[in-house]
Amino acid sequence: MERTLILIKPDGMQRGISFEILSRFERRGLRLAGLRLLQVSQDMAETHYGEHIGKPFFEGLVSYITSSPIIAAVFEGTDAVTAARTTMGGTKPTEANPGTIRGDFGLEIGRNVVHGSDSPESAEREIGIFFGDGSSLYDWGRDVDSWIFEDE
Ligand code: D4T
Repeated sequence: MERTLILIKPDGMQRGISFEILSRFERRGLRLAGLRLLQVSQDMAETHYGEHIGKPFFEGLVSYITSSPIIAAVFEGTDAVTAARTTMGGTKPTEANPGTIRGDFGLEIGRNVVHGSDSPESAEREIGIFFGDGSSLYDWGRDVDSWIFEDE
């Protein structure tokens, strides 16, 4: 089952919409495999956003993601990476479709509420950053899974 990393960014936490956002992934049918409240360190932020080092928005991005505790979640399911990205909407909230998280809750790219991995490879790397050896991740089934996953 494909997994993806979701972060509720500091604006989502500060605005009190963290569980409203998480519930959208859950309602889509994705199954929660891990959940943490944590403060992102400078090192973690730089590792997570390593591909953006040197870009003009990098410092702002790091100070934003480290500015308050965040929620890190692992969701799994059919094409979990793509499912989560379409539920989130485009990176730039004013261009995100209405009905998506960013289309409903955001206006600015530097306050776009939520992060989701952009490929299965990124998901594996990012889950490693936020969940280490994976010992706090759960492999489990829900009674409803056969109504969400055709082959379960
Ligand atoms: P994240 O990683 O936050 O889910 O965003 P995306 O995967 O949708 O988008 P991204 O990697 O291209 O950008 C990472 C992060 O940087 C912020 N950003 C990006 C910004 O503040 N200004 C910019 O010009 C860009 C391109 C927003 C998301």
